[in-house]
Amino acid sequence: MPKKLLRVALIGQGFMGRAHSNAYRQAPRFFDLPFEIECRVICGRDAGRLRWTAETWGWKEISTDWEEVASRPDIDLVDIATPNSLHCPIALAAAKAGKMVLCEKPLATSLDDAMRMASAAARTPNMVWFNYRRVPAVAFARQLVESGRLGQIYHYRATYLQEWGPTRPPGNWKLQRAEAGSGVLGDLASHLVDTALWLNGPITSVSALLHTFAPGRDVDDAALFQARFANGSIGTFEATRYATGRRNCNAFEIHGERGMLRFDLEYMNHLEFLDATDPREVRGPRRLLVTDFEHPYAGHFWKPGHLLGYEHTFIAALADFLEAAARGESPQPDFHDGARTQAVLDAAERSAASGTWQEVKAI
Ligand code: SOE
Repeated sequence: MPKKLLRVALIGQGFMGRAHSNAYRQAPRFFDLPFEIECRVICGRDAGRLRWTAETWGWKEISTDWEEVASRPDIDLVDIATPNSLHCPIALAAAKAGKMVLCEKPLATSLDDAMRMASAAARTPNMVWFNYRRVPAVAFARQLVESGRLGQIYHYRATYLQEWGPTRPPGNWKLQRAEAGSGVLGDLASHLVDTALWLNGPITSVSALLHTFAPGRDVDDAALFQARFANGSIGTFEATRYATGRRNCNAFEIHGERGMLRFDLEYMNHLEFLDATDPREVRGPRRLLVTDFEHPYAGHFWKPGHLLGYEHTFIAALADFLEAAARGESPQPDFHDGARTQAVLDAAERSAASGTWQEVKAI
């Protein structure tokens, strides 16, 4: 039976525009998708580069007018990979036009906008590109936690460490509050929070410190916070662009009554697991290579032991989205999940400004 055609408009041609373009090309080669994907139009601000991007990644048309693209009748799915400040207006326009909507993280630059986006897109399939949920080792960590292998959780420790803060030219949109909304809080801590909510459940309150090292910069370069989880565990979160020597260390460590898990994206094919019920003399962290057919997602790609990379997380996320969308549903993390993450970031901002613990607003 011929598959239904899915005509995609991608808005954005930067780093994420390339990661998403690659996913549209590769997903049908690794997953049996319910749609035939057509890369119909790519939209961006730099018209000169847009032509090259379209040719390189196989987009049929180019446009510099997202408002026209978001409501075009020959588009089924609008994918937002723009600077953060455009996420909300584009998502609202696309949802109003009845399109499926995909949006890069963080979902919005404020909790209010995130809530508006979640309610606007409630009747159409949607997803936030928190791609690290589709790292096989992270998805496997979730299975281990869900099955009770760690027992009651005591500690959740998360870090996202990058080093490019001191060196980037001031023109970068991620360093401008007007376009980014915040600094590492939205850019890096949002990943940590999304993963934490998925692995360890809701966060109820936070105490945060935001710090800017670069003179004159109006976004945070580093964000630190402590958190209380609804399950009784406590957590620490650290995100920074000033971690000299760390390129992209997105890591977590979870300690429970029955075991421990440890992950670091720079070694993304591995997950460390300690089973605290092992006899003490042989107890120690096992470094699992999470590339087997039994592991989440891995079997869709290569044979066991053949390593996966960053791009596979986007391919698998897109495949999950399309499978749910064919049923008229949204996979996790949908815009409501994105708003839940935004609520934690919002509490962190309030806490840093007031110097007090702040409750996370219920979504
Ligand atoms: C920032 O350097 C960045 O590109 C983030 O924006 C991405 O979300 C993260 O996955 C990698 O780092």
